[in-house]
Amino acid sequence: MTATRSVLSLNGIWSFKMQAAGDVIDPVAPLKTTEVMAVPASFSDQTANPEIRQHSGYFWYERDFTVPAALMDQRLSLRFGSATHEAWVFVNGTEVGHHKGGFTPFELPINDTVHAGTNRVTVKISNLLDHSTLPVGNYTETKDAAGNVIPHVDENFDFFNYAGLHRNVNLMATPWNRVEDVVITPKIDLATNSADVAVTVKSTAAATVKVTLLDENEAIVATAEGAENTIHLDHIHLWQPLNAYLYQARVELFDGDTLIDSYTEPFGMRTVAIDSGKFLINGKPFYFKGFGKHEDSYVNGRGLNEAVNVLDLNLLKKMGANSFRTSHYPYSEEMMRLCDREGIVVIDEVPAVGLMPDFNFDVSSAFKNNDNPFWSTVQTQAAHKQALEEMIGRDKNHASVVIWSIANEPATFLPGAHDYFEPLFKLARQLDPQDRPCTYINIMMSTPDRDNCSDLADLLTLNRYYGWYIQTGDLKAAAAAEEAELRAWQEKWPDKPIMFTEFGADTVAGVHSAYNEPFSEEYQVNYYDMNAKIFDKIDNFVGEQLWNFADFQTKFGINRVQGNKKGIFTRSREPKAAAIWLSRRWNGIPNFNYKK
Ligand code: GCB
Repeated sequence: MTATRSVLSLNGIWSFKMQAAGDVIDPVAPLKTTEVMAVPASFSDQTANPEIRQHSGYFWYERDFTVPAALMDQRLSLRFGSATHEAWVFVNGTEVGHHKGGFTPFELPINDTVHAGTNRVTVKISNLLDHSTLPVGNYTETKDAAGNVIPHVDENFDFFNYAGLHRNVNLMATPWNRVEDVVITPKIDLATNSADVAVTVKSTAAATVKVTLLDENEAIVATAEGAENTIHLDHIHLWQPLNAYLYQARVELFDGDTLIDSYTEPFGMRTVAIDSGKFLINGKPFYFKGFGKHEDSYVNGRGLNEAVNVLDLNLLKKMGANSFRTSHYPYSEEMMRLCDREGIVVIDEVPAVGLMPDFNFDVSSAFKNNDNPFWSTVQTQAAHKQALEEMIGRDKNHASVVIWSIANEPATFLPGAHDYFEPLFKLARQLDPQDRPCTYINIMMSTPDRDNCSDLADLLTLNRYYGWYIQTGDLKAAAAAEEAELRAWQEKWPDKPIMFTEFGADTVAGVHSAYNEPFSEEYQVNYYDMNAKIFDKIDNFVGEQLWNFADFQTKFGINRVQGNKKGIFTRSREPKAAAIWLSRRWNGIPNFNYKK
């Protein structure tokens, strides 16, 4: 909302209908249903009907909304923070647009289909995934007795396939001639404590562009005119981990003296660089302490839950942590803004998860499987490019984002992986105006001798489960294998920083063992203690992000008891013993200069 723009929330209670086999639904007529769902949220855990929760296919949402007559002269659009995974949007029965990809926003113009007063919006949602989508799902079809196709999706990944209108839905009214995008790229000189801030404004009309930079007290620190500016600032305040400082860029379009549009974008000033095996933020070696997370909470499922976001960051800070990864998809815009404000360091990840032949928990099977033709058959390249464009397009200005993660645990030990990833790394580097480091999150089977892609990544981000999926319960053997592997990586790439982006052990809160038994709280503590001792021995080891912040929901399976239990908090955010142990460790580790 600005002086020239209105935003009206369409969150709330919507009508809802699952499209069962054989159902024909024509959005020209109002949806015939008595069922309702709250938005934003997954529908999955709001229903009491297991058939809806487990259904693969199509779902319909609908509600009325009012367009005030006073806004009818403006450009009207519907904006969805996300619709998971694919959406077709109809206004008063007419299709106004479509979007595929469940974790990034889209906006659809609706002037031709609305009138002042009451209107109807209908959204058809699909939760189907296959070998051309991100995330990757295993798609199969059967037929019912009447010959109707029954689709089925088996997640090729370890989290529940939550779906629905997951984030805010808004009616937006903007001027026809408007600001379309703002790109802010501060080039900082740490030695002189000054910056050249490049501000590029993309607008729909040839207008006079005015840029005003404001400090945290809303005092004007600089002004400039034109769509492309480089503004010099002295005496800058750096955005620091856990000590954020946010400036704002106010962008205005003028026609003569008349203000046509205005938009304000917050931004922070910090540098990110990699040098001699160190990860530098503002020129100093940073040590990542934190988590792989999920957008996952009771009832809301994967839906935006701002109270949980605030609590999670408060728990994170209390533990002495400083960072997390948006495993395994871009998180809400609200969370990204919160991280900017709270000084949380973020690894931002596209929904490229499940890029492996068979998702299972038998790590040894893949060690045997060396010539699977996976990379010549998978069809995700187009979706992957789109996901990178949309994530980097959305998040490019966030100071909190310091690394782009281009995939989680792709099968980089199989032939063809390098050809698949090379163009994606190139694209990410072209898209990012701030030249942030890029990486992929390396899977256990992609050891230094087997991995095909580590030359592409700026740093080594490893997921390792020594003492859990292998050497289960034998922490001594696990420690030896883990240390040997880390030393081999360091030798192979002496100038690349190494960090763990996952390590963890399933732990059922309240289970105790005098014998260090896996699943007990004692084992989880000892597992982290073992890992910490190894990390502290490796010079280029720059961070530990454990798996997972909290227990989270998964598909049904014999390896999961109501979900994944590797949280150091339960799903309701109660600490397990490991949270106390890790708080002590992390509160004793400085954010900078931990490794000499
Ligand atoms: C992984 C995956 C993550 C799983 C985790 C586990 O490697 O990246 O999505 O949840 O392991 O607990 O198995």
